[in-house]
Amino acid sequence: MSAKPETRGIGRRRFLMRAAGGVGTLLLAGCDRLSTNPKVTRILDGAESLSQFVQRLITGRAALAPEYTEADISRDFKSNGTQDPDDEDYQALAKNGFADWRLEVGGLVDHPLRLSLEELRQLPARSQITRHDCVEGWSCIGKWKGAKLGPLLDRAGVKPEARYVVFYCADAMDATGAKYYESIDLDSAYHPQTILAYEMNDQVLPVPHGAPLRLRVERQLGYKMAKYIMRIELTRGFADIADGGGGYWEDQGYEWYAGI
Ligand SMILES: Nc1nc2c(c(=O)[nH]1)N[C@H]1C(S)=C(S)[C@@H](COP(=O)(O)O)O[C@H]1N2
Ligand SMILES: [Mo]
Repeated sequence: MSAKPETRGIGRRRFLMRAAGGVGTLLLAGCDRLSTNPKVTRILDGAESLSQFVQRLITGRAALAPEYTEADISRDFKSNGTQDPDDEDYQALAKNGFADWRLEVGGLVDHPLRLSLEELRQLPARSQITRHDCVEGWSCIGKWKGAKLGPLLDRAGVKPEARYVVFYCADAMDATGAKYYESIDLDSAYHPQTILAYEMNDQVLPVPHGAPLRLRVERQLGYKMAKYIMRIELTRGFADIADGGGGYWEDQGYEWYAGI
């Protein structure tokens, strides 16, 4: 299972109370009030992670990530993780310029969708120059253009019981064939800078950066930004997907909410 013995070992509640207490002296009146605050109760019950809660407290989830100018764009944007999925189906799609690729949108929606790149390009779009921060300690600035995820989800009709958007990718990560996947909540999905990017630096999204479609969720770390997206699913939760962490790297112990 995931490698978080320090939190698991002392018990999630006690760990979070201790951590939240430190935050509380800075931001709230004190520990006593914290334990009766309904938002804190949500954290303690595991519905919301500490970093997600802290970001909400400091800036609110609607705040925009900083945006930069054309002059700031990195000359060499590093490619990380998978750089060319060796999946056979993916390779066949790539050979044909992704003309036969379709984004599937399913799960808890009223109207499941199958969208071509052409159709995605017709949807409300956003362009943004942002900084990508990888957990490994490097950052690059790039320009991204893509379909805004919120309006796309509205078109599919999100059912009221849906809480998460899960992204299934084409690339296998290890010998077991486990594929990259990620998940975000609906707050992140409807954030104005959350897009499904099909362009990078005014060019068609290149394969090393996730062609034909990759997620940009600018308030979080690089590993949340699923590349090579094949399918999107609206779900109630993610405990029953893969190892239950909500993402490939989360299953190895990374935080699910990777706020920057
Ligand atoms: N499908 C898929 N998505 C992925 C990864 C991956 O290996 N496979 N790596 C993640 C990590 S750790 C980072 S930092 C970014 C890297 O994106 P880039 O290659 O455009 O720099 O993609 C993320 N999304
Ligand atoms: Mo990363």
